[in-house]
Amino acid sequence: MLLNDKIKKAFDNDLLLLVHHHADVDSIASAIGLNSVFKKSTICASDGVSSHGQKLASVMNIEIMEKPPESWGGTVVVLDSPNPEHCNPVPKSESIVVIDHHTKIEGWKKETEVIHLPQRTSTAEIILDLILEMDLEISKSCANALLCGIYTDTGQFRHANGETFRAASVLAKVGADPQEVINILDSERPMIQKTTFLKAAQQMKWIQEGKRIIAESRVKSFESGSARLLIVLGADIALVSSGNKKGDMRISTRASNRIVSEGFNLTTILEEIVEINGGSSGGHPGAAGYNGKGDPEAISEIAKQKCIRSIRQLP
Ligand SMILES: [Mn+2]
Repeated sequence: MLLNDKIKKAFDNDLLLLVHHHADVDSIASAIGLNSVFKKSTICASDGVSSHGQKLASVMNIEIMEKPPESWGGTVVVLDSPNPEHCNPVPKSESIVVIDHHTKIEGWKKETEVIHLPQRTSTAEIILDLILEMDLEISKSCANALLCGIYTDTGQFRHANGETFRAASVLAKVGADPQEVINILDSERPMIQKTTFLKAAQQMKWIQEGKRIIAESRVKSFESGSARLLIVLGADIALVSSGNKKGDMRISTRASNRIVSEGFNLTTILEEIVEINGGSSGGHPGAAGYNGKGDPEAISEIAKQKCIRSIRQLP
């Protein structure tokens, strides 16, 4: 059982479905899922929506509030965001419910209701279970949206577990169409994304440590997509950083399935960066991110050294 009486009561209120910064498909899909069963709900993005997230919202004909209000007369439901930094500002409200699947969840006020299932491969799967538990009807478009969330967060099912396939099968039974999902998500990338990915490859530097390869690059945006592509090119670990004039920086990291199965873990590496440089980190062993202040190049270098040290400890 995922729901307790407090959460059930919180769901009776007007809901603000808050997705994380640069909202990905999983967070948007989760919001669409809840929006389809709760009439009194509004989807809100606190700092932009990723291009695939936008595509999903437009295919599903969903409107997204672009700026969170200062306060919300009801419940704020935070989706796919392990800490408040990933979705701030969080409006003042009667109650907050956080629904997430990232490894580590922290920084929420004591009275926050949390549904945290790190063993699930996407937040969309948790939303499916919530809807099933409440015995509400799942529309075909809701089913398609949730399958989109699962499809992207598992890297087209490459990081799937048994529960992922169970959820996908339930969704297919109520009308999700895997081919439609692929059509929604494998559409042509916007030009700016294509050129960014090519630049990330062009400026990439790589080193070999034993039988593993670490690749590093710098971009202005699309860090996580760029990091993923460096893995496709052959790196075992990819670190892609960006920074702005205000001194904010972030690093998106990816690791190959193989090195993760050998015990390599990106979340521990980035937690060590938080200890040194402050800021926040979160994610999974094979895909994690860091947000903080400072010189992206220097901090990426520190992360790289930590990766090297960790590689040397692998079998
Ligand atoms: Mn997710």
